[in-house]
Amino acid sequence: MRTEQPKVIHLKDYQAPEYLIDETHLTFELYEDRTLVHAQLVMRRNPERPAGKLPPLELHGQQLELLSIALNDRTLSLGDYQLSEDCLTLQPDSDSFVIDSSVVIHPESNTALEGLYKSGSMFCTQCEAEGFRKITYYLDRPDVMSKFTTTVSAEQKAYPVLLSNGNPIASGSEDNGRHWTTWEDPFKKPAYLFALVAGDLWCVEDSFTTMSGREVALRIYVEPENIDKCQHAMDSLKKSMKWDEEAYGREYDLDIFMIVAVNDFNMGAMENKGLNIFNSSAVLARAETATDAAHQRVEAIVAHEYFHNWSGNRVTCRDWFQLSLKEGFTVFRDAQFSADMNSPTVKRIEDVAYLRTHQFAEDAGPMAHSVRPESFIEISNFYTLTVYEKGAEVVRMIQTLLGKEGFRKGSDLYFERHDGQAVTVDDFVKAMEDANGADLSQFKRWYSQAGTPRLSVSEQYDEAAQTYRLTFRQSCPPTPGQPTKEPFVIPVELGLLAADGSDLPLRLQGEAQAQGTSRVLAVTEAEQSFTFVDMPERPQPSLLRGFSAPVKLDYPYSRDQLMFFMQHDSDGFNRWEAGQQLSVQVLQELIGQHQRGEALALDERLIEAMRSLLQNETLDAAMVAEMLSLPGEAYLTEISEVADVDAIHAAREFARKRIADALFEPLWHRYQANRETSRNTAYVASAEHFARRALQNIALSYLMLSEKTEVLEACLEQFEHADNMTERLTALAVLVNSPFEAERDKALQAFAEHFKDNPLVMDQWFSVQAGSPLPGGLERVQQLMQHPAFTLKNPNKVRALIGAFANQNLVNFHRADGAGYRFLADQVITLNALNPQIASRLLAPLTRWRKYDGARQALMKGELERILASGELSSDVYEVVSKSLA
Ligand code: B3K
Ligand code: ZN
Repeated sequence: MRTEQPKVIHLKDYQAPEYLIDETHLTFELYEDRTLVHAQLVMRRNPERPAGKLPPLELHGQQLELLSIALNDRTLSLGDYQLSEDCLTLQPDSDSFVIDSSVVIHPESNTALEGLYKSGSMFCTQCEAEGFRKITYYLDRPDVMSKFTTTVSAEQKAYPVLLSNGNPIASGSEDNGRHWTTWEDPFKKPAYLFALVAGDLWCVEDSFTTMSGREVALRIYVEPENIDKCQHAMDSLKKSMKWDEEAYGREYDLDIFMIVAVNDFNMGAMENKGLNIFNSSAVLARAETATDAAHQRVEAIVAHEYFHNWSGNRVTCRDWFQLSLKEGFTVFRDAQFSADMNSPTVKRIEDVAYLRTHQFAEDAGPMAHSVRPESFIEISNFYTLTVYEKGAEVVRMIQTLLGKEGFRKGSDLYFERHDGQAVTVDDFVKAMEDANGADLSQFKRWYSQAGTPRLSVSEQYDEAAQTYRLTFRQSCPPTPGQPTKEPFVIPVELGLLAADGSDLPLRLQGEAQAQGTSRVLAVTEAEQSFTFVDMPERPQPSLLRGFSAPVKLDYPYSRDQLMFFMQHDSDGFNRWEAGQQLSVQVLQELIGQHQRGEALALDERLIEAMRSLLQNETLDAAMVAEMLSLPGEAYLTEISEVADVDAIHAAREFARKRIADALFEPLWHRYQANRETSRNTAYVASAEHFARRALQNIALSYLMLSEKTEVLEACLEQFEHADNMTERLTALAVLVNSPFEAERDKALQAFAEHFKDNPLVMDQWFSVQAGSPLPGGLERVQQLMQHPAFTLKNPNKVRALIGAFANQNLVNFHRADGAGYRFLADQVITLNALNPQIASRLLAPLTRWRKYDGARQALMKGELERILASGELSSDVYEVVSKSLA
């Protein structure tokens, strides 16, 4: 908790450390009521800092009870050092020295889930970003890299498994029922990658032979009841290891790679060296209990954490302002992997939809920051969509500009040049430049300027000269602390379509010949034109193919043009995008009608476009499913000037119902055929099957709007007899949102009864109800908080119920009387004391107050002010609330 005025940390103040820690020897004695931590640090002065008088040594430390501290074997007494709330200062007397310290900590009462804590009966750690200072006195900063040896001792019966980073080198038992294991990590690492686990765990084992022929033992540790849910994660791990060798030439470096699943975890997972610790929701998956989306999430997160072994661990960050160096790059890497394992177009669609809905909203809000932020109060608040998702887009643009081969040359040089170092985003870009002889200096504005650029495009066709000119104008709205922006380098991939839908050859004025039919133009100026020659007809421009830059594109497409692109664009992403833009136009028209109190009338062209998708059985089922999905309410909110929650909901529901009525026959046909296949096929977690189930389920969700008995029966059949969670949960969700009250209640009860012992499935049960837009949503959520399976102490539960309500149930959360806001603020205030990181994340919907009408703005701000006045705030919550009100 904060007792002083919070300090703002600035990138411009960065200084290399005065001291280095060559070796770190840790001993943990774990007990039920306390843990003793002994640390021996072999230290020396940093030769890169100015010589002269020895500066004081300032070790980070928080919530530690110091038992003893010694310098070169001399125990220090009170006057020899100074202690403050987060620092221990002492004066070394030589260039090289050894510090020995012993502290007591209390993992058993650590509800913040940072540092060493207990999840159920097991001990585990989370040290990124600054959690290691809650374990022992240390230089807890990523540019201090050290070789770690760790001994863990605990009671043998309760904690038969004792794990840490690296390889086990010794172990033994004591007479008193305790035992110990020593682990040695041969690679230097920053403290944020330290990990320890102790518990009664079982493991699934496998092995992987690396490209140079080394055998690596692979182990996934879980609580005994979950041992049957690890195979998918293990398969994903092996695929990731192979993929990183092939795609990036990166080989694994230790003899053992371990994953541990824990139930109480603040985020998805953590890439600790050789000992990844995962939220159980990101490891456990089997057909009966996890949806297709959950299977894909497990595959992606296992890959992401594994890829960090190079992008993050072998080459790490100099300071936390460089977070996107490892996170943006690693998200980019895991997206490439998922694209290769599944459908690249579907993966791109999902990522772009997510970015445009959530990251664009962050960019437009009070916490907007650049991919490399300039300052922060609490670094935990900067594990954001901007650092991760936009950071990945920035890396993707580098690849688009340099080409795949050039990018690989750059990544090879980066890993080779900086192996074992703590570096910056500039170092990454420099490697890309050096390997390609490229100049990315202007491009680097993507790292320093916040906000979502707008790109307006206009065209001019000259029939006589047969030329076609595209003019691009870019601008970027002001963001906190950045009133004006310089032009970005915006890679625009485009194609020009002839009237028959084919791609025309693209020759720019001044070029000797056409260069392909899809190409990348780099827009670098505020206004810039490109003229294509040899254009026998006025072409149709397919712009920003594959979403080649994270910008808001502004081009006045007519609805007929969009339908043309939906049918003909050779770029799969842009076919989907045309459908989305068509839906957006149609929905915005309905929203306007609703606001003016007119009768709603849906443009029939949308229905006809969807009809032809449904009737064409040669199309990829996953694409059809994506194209049948209307833009979500959160996205419609993001693109509104002032979001009218009720009109958005009414318009979208009206459109869904009209589509369902008009297309009942083809939907029913596709549903039945796919359900039939599901009934006759064993569950497989692969792209082809994900696609089929996605189409089946979206069809069912439309069909249920018809309220026909035969559909209800089909839905109940799917709910009761499906052999997998994807089908069962969708059936439950559509029942929950339907008017069939008796069937809904019965299904909810049966589901809860069947899965009461599986917390991850119960999370889904909570989410389905929290997301239901039917009236009375807040009261339902409040009631569910009393359910025995709910607890505020488990982050997954908080996200599943409260998070789902505030982020996905927009009509209920934004109730005009402000009760939804009041409820959320109450939860934030309670969680602030328990788990500041979760409290601060939960706050996000309230920070978006500028998007809403005056009355709602006042209510939302009122709740933010109430939080601010509620007492002692954590730095996490303080930073978000105060910046939101500024
Ligand atoms: N690096 C971790 C995130 C740690 C968050 C700390 N508050 C997971 C990941 O991005 O892989
Ligand atoms: Zn990561």
